[in-house]
Amino acid sequence: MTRPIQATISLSAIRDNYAAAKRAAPKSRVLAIVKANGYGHGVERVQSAVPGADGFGLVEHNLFVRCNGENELISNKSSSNTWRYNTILDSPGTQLTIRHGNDCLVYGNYLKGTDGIRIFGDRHQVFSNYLENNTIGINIGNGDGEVADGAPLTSHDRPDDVVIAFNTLVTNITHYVMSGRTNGLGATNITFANNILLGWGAAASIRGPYPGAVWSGNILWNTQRAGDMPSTGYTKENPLLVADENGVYHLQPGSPAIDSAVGDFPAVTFDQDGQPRTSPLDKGADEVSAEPVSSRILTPDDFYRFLQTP
Ligand SMILES: [Ca+2]
Ligand SMILES: [Ca+2]
Repeated sequence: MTRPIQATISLSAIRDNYAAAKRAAPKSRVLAIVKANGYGHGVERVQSAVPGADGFGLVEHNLFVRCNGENELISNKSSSNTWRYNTILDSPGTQLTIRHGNDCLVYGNYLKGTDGIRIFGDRHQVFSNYLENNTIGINIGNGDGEVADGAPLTSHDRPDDVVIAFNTLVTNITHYVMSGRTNGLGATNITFANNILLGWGAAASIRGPYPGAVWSGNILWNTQRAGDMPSTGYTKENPLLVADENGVYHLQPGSPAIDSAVGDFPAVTFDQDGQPRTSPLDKGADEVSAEPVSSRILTPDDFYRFLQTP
């Protein structure tokens, strides 16, 4: 016989408790752990109460091939996570989505044949990514709420203070996009700097409020048009990118991208090859370096070799 017991979980109380812990340790990051599927109440419902919680997750060196599904192929839903050196190939309609949370690092990822990287939330650093032949390279979210001001946790938090820099974007239909949204809040104080955009369609398409934008030091070459990128935000010059044996573009000697980055980007410490960044930095995802290569685009052959490794 089923006993008439009912448990009521207050998501706002979970959120308030987390906020109290944060206030008690203002200089610390605070991890939230949902134990045992929220004791059966559903991990997704419970964790969504604290999307600002620091996760400290590290997701690296994964290969996704011919995935099918929704655009949140990968859906980040907490803060302070690192997504690096993952490869996503031939997966139309999918995105690496930073859906909830703040302060994430997204770098050194290779995306080809996808819908690119999509970003909501605040203070993320998106750099040294290599994005080729996607419908969209990088998709900055058009917010429909501001979580820091108390908007519902189901909202798409307006991106604020996000840095998108030192990425290489090659023949994406549109390299950088904010999609339209009815009454959208757009994104604020976004820095788009020192990226290389090569070939195909518009460099940038911004369809919402975008106050406080910084556009600087980007290189455009053979794009159909700059679109919504202001002329002060880029130069048009051949970055001298040449495909290596894996089909990935790297800078050649004499490239105007070498040592020409503008601005200060302390978070940008590695390039697409896992090589350290050395000042003065090179524009785009590749730093020209003699240091060992520790990362590259992955293929299914890498997976089969891994399976055969004793
Ligand atoms: Ca926000
Ligand atoms: Ca390099």
